[in-house]
Amino acid sequence: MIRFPQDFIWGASTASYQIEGAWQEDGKGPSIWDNFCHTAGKIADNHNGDEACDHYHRYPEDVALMRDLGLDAYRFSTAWTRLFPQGRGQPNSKGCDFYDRLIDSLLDVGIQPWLCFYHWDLPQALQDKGGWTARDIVYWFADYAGYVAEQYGDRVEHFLMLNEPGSVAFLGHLLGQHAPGLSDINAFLAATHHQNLAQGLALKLLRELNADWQLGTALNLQPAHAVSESEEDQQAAKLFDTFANRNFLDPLLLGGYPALSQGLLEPYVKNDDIAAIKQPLNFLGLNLYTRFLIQANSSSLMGISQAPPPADAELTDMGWEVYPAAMYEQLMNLKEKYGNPAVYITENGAAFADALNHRGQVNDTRRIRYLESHLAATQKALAQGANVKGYFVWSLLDNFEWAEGYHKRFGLVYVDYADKQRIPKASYTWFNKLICKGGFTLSQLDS
Ligand code: IFM
Repeated sequence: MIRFPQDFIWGASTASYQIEGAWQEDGKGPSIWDNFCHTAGKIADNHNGDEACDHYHRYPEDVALMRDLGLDAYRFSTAWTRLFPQGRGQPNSKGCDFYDRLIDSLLDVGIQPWLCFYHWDLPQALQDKGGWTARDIVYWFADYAGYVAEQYGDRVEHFLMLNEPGSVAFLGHLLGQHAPGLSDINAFLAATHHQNLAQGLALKLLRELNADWQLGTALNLQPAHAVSESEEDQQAAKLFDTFANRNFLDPLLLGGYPALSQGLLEPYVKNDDIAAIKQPLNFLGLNLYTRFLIQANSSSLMGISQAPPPADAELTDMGWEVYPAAMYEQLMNLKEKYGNPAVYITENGAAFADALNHRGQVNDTRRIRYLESHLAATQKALAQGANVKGYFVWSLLDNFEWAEGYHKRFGLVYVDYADKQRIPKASYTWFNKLICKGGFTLSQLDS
């Protein structure tokens, strides 16, 4: 039996734009994701989050699903434009009421609400002023986070500043695959630094507002492995690791940018920024799905590209290699090189092509195997002293998977998008048993 400590927190994560829908309801303003999805050709089959899972209206049913699942905690994000339709100025009381209702319903059934201020749906009004490329955003974000924390902090104890600033920088500002759709190295560098600084200012402000709040942030940290032993590939992997992982970890936990990126980031870093970014954390959120195999490639941006996974690798529906050793490696890396912070795995999970069988059930054994193998790797790191405190599966529900639209299903609960019916998958039952027992047997791993 793979066992976890008694006080280990079991949770599930979601994000506002991916599940809420109600994109124009009750005074909500437009976000960059509303506009990006409404631009033809940006998203698979031109899907959008206008309705998503309709969680805005169906949250009582979703909270009941969480209760029956046995969750200790639920991580969700607030839609900035539901609270401040133009990003700043007058708050929208109806939008605020929605999160009041959600938080109260969670507390009613004994689930801790973990609130993340930013999971990518930036107000379009702020994008029009430069978004993450404008230095002023660090103040806009801190003001917004301060307001939200004061609004809900009588009932919410755990706050996360950002979700995956690395994805925002890479996918939204360098590769143009996500909103706001920029492909610009300067925008990428500015978004990297400004997110770090915004996070630092928000952490400092919240700490001053209430020393009892538990404050953290969620970073996506996939280990970067060179595809070969060659000097070029090894260097390429180091460079990728610097820009994808260490540019976010190092200033936050070690107090400085890595040597390989300092020069490029220099134009954006002002006097006291570095000190402002390194704030005490109650916990670090780790989002981990796979590893990156990296190769040198002189014809691609920055001279690096992703190499194809090994021919015998198992892939998820996203094309990501199933590589559970990445979890062990990253947790041990945090232990050995970053002072062993308290870590909650705030996202881990897999998309598979789930379908209802003739009995109307979803028998997602591959997802169960994926989760088992990553939890076994987590347990191995725990046994070797990694300071892991909890695990939030991505995701509670199938939902809007950004550029992939609704084609990729990550949920423990299947969503029929035609009528929004929720159908718990086999992995939901498996996760419930795991939570009840505080562990699981490895039986499925051999199959
Ligand atoms: O769906 C996303 C989530 O919004 C951020 N982390 C990765 C998930 C899967 O791609």
